[in-house]
Amino acid sequence: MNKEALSHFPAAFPIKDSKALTNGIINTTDLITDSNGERYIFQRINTSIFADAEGMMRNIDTVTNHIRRKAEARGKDPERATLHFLPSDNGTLLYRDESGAYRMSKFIANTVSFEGKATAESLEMAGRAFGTFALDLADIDASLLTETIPDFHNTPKRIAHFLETVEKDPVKRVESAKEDIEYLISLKDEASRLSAMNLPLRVTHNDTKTSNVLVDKDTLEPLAVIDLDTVMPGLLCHDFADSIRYSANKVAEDEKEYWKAGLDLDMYRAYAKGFIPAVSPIITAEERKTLVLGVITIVYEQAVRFLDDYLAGDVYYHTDYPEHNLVRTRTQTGLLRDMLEQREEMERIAADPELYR
Ligand code: ADP
Ligand code: GN1
Ligand code: MG
Repeated sequence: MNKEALSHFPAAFPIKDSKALTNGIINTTDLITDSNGERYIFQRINTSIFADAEGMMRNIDTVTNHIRRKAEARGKDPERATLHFLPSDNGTLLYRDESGAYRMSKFIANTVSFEGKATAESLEMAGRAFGTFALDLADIDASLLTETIPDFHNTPKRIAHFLETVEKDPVKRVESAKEDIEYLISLKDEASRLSAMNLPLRVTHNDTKTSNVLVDKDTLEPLAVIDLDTVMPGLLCHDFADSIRYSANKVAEDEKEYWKAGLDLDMYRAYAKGFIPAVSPIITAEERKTLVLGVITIVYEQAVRFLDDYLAGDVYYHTDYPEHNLVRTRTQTGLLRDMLEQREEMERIAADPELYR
């Protein structure tokens, strides 16, 4: 931990104790305790992924202030409803030195996050939390926010990049992935439809994993959506989609027995049951029709991202062995194939009038 950087955050003076939290894989996170026993989360931002840390913190400031106001109006404790970042001694929410960009937030006490494999129950709760997040932010003009990763969900751009890599074949892996490449190319028009539609631009989270929801340790009620680095303008269906991609697959994202991949319809239903009623006050008729297309597009896009990285020689995702990104690609294409077969049932569930009351 960078003690010098920490010393620029006056709220935690004088510091009594610090402990590394190891579950995050993008940022580096420490739990800090001050001499009064108050606790804080101190993080180093991964600026090779998030180059515009200032823009990112402006987004987060806008969004967290907004959620605090909404929580208060609902009679909830605003300090447990979202993250609260504290200024450094330069008056901004960041401190930068040659080693990186740092920030500090209040620790939200007596909470846990859902780690590991989701259950139908935890997934429904996460759906409710992410749906409420979208609802709370629906009255912010999304175009005022920075794209913290430009073109993050621009599927046609992701496809174009992938095709370039296939063409260049820089590490001679194309031969070993011929069928995967052909399968993804055969679906490129279907996967490009969503981005050609005229849909409302909203404030979206873009990393809707269950581990990014803090729940109350005693009641297990979802309290706060965290990990706000990828909050930026996007489509409502993206936040529906990525949770399902991640948690409703029958296998984990890097399961070596990738042929077991497929959609667990009960898990899909569970997330829909949490997310859709929460967004029903804001979702438009057009957006309703894109929920399933969104899921299919996001699973496709993730397959393209993994395969592109495999063909490029593993330059973006951390890998443990040479075929890791190919295995990840196949858990996504397996899920995709199964979803295309179960599409009608997925549509039926997402259109259930009970969810929109
Ligand atoms: P990463 O981007 O690396 O996933 P996160 O911002 O999600 O990092 O933080 C990692 C973990 O630290 C979270 O899953 C959560 O358990 C814990 N955490 C982060 N911020 C807070 C907070 N303000 N209060 C309590 N726990 C937190
Ligand atoms: C990355 O590192 P993690 O799990 O938060 C990626 C997501 C992918 C995910 C796939 C900023 O997220 O978009 O869906 O891996 N995040 C970024 O596991 O690229
Ligand atoms: Mg996280």
